[in-house]
Amino acid sequence: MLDRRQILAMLGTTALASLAPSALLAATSIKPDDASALLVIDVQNCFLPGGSLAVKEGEQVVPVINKISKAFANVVMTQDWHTPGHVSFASVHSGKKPFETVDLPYGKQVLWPDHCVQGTDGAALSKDLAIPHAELIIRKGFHKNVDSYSAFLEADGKTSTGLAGYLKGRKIKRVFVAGLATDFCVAWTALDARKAGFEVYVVEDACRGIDTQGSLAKAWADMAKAGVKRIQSADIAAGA
Ligand code: VGL
Ligand code: ZN
Repeated sequence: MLDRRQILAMLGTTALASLAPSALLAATSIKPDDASALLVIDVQNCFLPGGSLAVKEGEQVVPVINKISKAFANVVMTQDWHTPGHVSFASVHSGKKPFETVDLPYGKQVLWPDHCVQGTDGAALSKDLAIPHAELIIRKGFHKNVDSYSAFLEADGKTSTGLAGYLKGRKIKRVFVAGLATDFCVAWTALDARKAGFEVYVVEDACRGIDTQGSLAKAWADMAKAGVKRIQSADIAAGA
């Protein structure tokens, strides 16, 4: 006769043996479906080498994003799209330098070099992006006195860009976020996507950060707390 302990041990082994292959696959391979969208954040010349707010290794995200985009039926891109003399530019605050902060009516604002001015070459999407099936480009940061890192909500915390409505109208439930910069526009977009009720993945190797005053570590901590899933491009099942 088998005793209770032996039966349990056998059951355990059987269960593990029968589950392991599919469970392991499920854990390592995510297949975007029709209710999934890839959000490609701010892959613009200003944030790439030679740009006025170049993100270190920013160009390295381009081939990774091009590759994963093939697995998505839905791709939305964003463009930081500032007025000349935008409130986020250090150049309009006398005595202030880039990467310092100022207090604005909506809160603390990091000041940046002039970047992504509407209609300039710097604001153009990288010519190396190869995502012809991208279905929407959303521009943000176009109100002179309000910044917008997030693709969903401006920095006043209430003005919508319309993206949540678009995605919900298209019955999207899951968003995958990639692009520049991890600790600003990517993180704020991911956090607001959670607030809007989406399941959210950030594809770490498809992003690069600016990392000023601990911003990169803080961004990952905030995203983890909000339930954003941190994945790698290799976790996404290859597309057509
Ligand atoms: C961004 C700083 C200022 C970004 C945009 O795309 O992350 N960062 N404007
Ligand atoms: Zn900006």
